[in-house]
Amino acid sequence: MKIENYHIKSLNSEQLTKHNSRLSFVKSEVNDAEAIIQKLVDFQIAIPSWALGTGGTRFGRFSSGGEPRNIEEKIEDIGLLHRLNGSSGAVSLHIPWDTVENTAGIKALAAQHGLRFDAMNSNTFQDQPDQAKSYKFGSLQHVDKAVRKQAVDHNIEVIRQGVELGSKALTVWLSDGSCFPGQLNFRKAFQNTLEGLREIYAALPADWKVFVEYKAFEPNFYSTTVGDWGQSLLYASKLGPKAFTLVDLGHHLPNANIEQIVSLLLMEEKLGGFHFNDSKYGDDDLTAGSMKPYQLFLIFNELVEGMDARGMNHREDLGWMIDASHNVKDPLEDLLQSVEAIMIAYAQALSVDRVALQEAQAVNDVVRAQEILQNAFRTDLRALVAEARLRSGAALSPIDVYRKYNVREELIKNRGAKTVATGL
Ligand SMILES: [Mn+2]
Repeated sequence: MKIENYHIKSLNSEQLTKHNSRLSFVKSEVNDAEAIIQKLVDFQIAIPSWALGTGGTRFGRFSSGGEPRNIEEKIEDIGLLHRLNGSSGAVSLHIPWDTVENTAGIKALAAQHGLRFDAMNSNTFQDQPDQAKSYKFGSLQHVDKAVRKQAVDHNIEVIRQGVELGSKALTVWLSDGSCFPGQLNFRKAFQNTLEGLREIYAALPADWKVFVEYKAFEPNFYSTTVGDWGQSLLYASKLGPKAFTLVDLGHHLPNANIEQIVSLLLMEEKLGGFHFNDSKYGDDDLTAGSMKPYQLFLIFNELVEGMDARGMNHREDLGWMIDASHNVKDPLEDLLQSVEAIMIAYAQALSVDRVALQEAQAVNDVVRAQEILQNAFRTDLRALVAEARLRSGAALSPIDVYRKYNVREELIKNRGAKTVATGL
């Protein structure tokens, strides 16, 4: 389905009067609304190739039909999202699910949709049909050097493919760990993993970064070899200046103070990027902002404060990616909702009165500090986000356009009702 400019313009013009009255109210409530709108226009969030199909659980998977059947169709879907919201101008690929044969053609297709290639993701948590050694007992941590070498070689191949596409980063998430006490020697597992990461690091081009993603548990339920931000930071620090920690919001133990983690990683110049999602219990991969929007705001509050303290560029200097995928929504509508939630949280964080907050903190005025943060959170800034979309030539209401022009029905008509996207 190709959404044309006139589709978007037509619905925008119907919604413009209401939008303008909301916008003028927000402008009266917020300082420097124009600067916030410009930052929102600039901000881009990468869409992962594996989120375009229905995610499923280990118990079942229910396709919504019309799922992309190949990398070209995935790029078309992300192009559609970007056309609708103006904020999804990057794609994060997963190898081997998205191994590209026709690199020039794929690059041209992505450029045509205004997309660039964000971090590449390797996969040593599954066995592929043509693979010599099994990752059943881990990859980089494995007791058998041949398995470790296979995992290192795979990551180097992912870098090679990423270089061809113009990506600048590799994300390594390992499922390595153990399910039972005694299964692993923790120290040896760490050292093997570090040794493997060093070989991968050595293969990075000069202008590349590697993101070491951590996760507390699952699929291993006793120990995880990159289990928390401390372990990730340890690897990243030992590796060198091109290595960073990646924070996936769903990868913590319950009630972890993620905003504090973010703040300290930024201070140490070791925060590399983000995987956005939301959760109630574990790594639930729910739509960003659907469960804990205040937490998402508090995280962005630390991001904006910490990045500004170091003079960082919000758009360029961290990797912003969604990592969510589940069973019951149309995946494209779900991604539109996630991007919207992230943009709202970012806008709220930009609107925090930083001078007043610092003054309140300096005199231990706890009540005032809370008022300042909650005032930013409770002011409805959706019109600023919509205005940023309007100025990008995108839709005031992406989901309204998506539904009005029956995009899913068209995709099902073109691709079939039983298509299954490659991925989990
Ligand atoms: Mn992730």
